[in-house]
Amino acid sequence: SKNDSSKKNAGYKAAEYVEDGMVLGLGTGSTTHYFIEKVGMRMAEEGIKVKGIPTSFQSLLLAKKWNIPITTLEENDIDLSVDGADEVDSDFNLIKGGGAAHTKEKIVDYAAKEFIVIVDESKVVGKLGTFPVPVEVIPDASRVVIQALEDMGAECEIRMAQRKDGPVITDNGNFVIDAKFSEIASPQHLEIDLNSIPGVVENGIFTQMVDRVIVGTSDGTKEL
Ligand code: DER
Repeated sequence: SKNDSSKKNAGYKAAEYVEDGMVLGLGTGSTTHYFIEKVGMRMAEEGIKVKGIPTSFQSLLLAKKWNIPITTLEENDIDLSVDGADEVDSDFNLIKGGGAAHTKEKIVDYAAKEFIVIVDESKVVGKLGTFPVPVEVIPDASRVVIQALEDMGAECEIRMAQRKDGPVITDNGNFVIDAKFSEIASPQHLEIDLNSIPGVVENGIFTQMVDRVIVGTSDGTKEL
């Protein structure tokens, strides 16, 4: 579909920033799927040698599929991380976590020397917040975290799984609460405030770390 070709254009374009010898942060989602694919193709076709640090079981399995050697943040710094987003605003603030992977994504993306976001045009917004903010939470703390989020003005629901009965369980064994705020005046403050709630592991607001935003279109890409 048009949507897929724009995601593919963005993912392939980001792969052009990969240089031989790099350690890469491998993001999660359907757009980053194309980035990982293109890195694998460049390894096969050009013989470049890179290592990847996955941000989820999904990106781990994709890296294995494309024979990208895996390493860890314990062993290596990250030269370049490429990841998707659910929303990106004009200040390069993001909402991520649509794929329930934002905890490891934020660790990897924030540690990288360069962080590139790849999106299709539907993700570019004037103000963050149409998409609910994903909040990863220790399961036993769900009720009290929801109470705190509601006191902050959010409408909350525990994210339920599609192919499993009950809630989505993250790669870290936790629940995700989707918190819909009527407006997000300061993404920077909200990112900090959310992580101050006891029981919150990580939230999907990403601020002040994005170096480039590549927007895929049906016939190419543009940079914000
Ligand atoms: O979970 C995530 O943060 C993903 O990056 C997601 O938000 C973007 O996924 P998509 O590229 O499939 O839309």
